[in-house]
Amino acid sequence: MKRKQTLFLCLGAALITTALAGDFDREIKVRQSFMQVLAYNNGLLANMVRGKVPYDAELAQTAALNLKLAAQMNMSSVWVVGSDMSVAGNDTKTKPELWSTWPKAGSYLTDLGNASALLDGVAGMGLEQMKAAFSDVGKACSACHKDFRAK
Ligand code: ASC
Repeated sequence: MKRKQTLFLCLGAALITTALAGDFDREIKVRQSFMQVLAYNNGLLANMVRGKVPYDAELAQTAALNLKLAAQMNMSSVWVVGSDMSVAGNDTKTKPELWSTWPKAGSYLTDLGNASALLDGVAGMGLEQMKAAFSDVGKACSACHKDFRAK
């Protein structure tokens, strides 16, 4: 009897979990992780630009290369139609406008690719040399977030 109750409890919990999980949980998690990779590397550079840590040519070069390579990845499969914040069950801040105004978001990604490629070319040369390129990377990030990420 005890065993059966436990089995039904487990089944019930599994069903509830399935019902609460959105269809695009995996895609949403992956794109948030991708954003974290960008933010982490951007943060290493931001700390140097803002004087929070001393400039480190090797680390700056590495972070800039990581940004450039990440921006080259084709992660379009995680930006699925229906995975925006307007659909119940989607734990995301992505606005539906990302899809309705496409390819605007794609052009921001191109901007990020171009800016991070330029940054990769100068990040190891010195703090002053990398400042303008770093700022352009930040502009690409924030332009896209302003349009397509809810507060
Ligand atoms: C980041 C991050 C952003 C951008 C933006 C750039 O690291 O998470 O949203 O940089 O702050 O201006």
